[in-house]
Amino acid sequence: MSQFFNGIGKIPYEGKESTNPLAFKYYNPDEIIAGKPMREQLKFALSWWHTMGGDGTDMFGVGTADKTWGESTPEARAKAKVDAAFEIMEKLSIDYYCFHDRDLSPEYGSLAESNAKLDEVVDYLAQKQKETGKKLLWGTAKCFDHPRYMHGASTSPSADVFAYTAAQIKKAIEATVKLGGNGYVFWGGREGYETLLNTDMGLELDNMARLMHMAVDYGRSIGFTGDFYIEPKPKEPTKHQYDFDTATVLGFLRKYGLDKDFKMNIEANHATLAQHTFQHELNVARVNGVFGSIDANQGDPLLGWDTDQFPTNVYDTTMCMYEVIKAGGFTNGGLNFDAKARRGSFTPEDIFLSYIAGMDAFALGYKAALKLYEDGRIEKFIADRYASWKTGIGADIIAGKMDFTKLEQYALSRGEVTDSLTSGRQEMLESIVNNVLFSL
Ligand code: XLS
Ligand code: NI
Ligand code: NI
Repeated sequence: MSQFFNGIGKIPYEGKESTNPLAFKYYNPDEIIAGKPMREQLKFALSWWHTMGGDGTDMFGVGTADKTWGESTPEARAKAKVDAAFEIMEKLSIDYYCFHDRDLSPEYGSLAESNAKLDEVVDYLAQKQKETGKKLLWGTAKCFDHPRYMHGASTSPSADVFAYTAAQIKKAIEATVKLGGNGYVFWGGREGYETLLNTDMGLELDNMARLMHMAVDYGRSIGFTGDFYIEPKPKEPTKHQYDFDTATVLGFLRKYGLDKDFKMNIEANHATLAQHTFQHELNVARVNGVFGSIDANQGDPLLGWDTDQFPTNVYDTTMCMYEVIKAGGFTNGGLNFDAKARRGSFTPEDIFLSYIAGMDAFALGYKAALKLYEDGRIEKFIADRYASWKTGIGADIIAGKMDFTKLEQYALSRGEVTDSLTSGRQEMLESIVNNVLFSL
């Protein structure tokens, strides 16, 4: 096999005392944690677009990193990307990957030709998966970068664009099924609007749902048994994205009867763009039974866009994994690094250093979250705080035995309620988190 990273060997786990930059300090793939190897608990995935294609190009400048993989034709480059990606995954002990169709293979002259070339890459991926045991976490279609999608894909005012979108997604679902993926993601890249002066929002939302129903019907008909995901994001590229946040998407899924087939793919940076915390989005998904998968990255609090940084904030990874633990762990989902090294971190070695940083942040966060959960102080505090719902009037309300008249009688007879209010103890709880985190 050709080697793209000759100077870099398999990244070892050396433990927290290690100062070797090319070693894991916390991620020990085969260590058993909560009954399973860490690699199976965390289910890390490489994102094809950032890692194999992202060269640092931004609004103000050209790329800084070479992501040509030594090839000048699109066909040869697509194949070289596969070899390089599998080398990265092997060396970093990453078991999964995620793709957009066009990251695997670009568009050629016609849809038929693009499909045929994509098939070749998918066949090659299938072969590599067989040889290495690596797996596909989820697939998706890039229905946002070509000019035809300038006004949206399934929400375009053009019915022809809707048809093209359907054709592209049909093929991407076929590729996902062929590669054994248990997830298919809809991130509504340009499904939103810039101005209501030219937009029929009602029709656009109905059409988005129509396309998703067709996707579900087709996916199930060809044997896709995994989860469809929607990845909420409030803005960027459009001013107002329809999949604003988890709560908005839930309303959409329920209105259109899609909630049985769809779960959420929660991205950290999208949560902050929606002015939520990462944990908030995960919690909303969990308590509504639609927690699915995670795009692991972090934004910059001083920048209002999707910076997609590799996650290093251990408070965030801890509270994220706390939600994952409370959700019962991953089933079809996992932790996809929808993250890119900074434009100034342009060397091949930076790919490894940034994944190591992100994976260690999640491994440490997972250990902290488990300890916090097992410690039990937070859970007990919450349970005690709602104790009034276990007996007496609270239990009667939950049992459906109460109505307004009875509650009024109760309130009149009971008098003022100040004696049953207790402190929220936020500061104490925050210090418990610190206590657990820093005694690991
Ligand atoms: C962009 C999204 C995108 C999705 C996949 O902001 O995060 O990368 O994860 O289409
Ligand atoms: Ni994402
Ligand atoms: Ni994003």
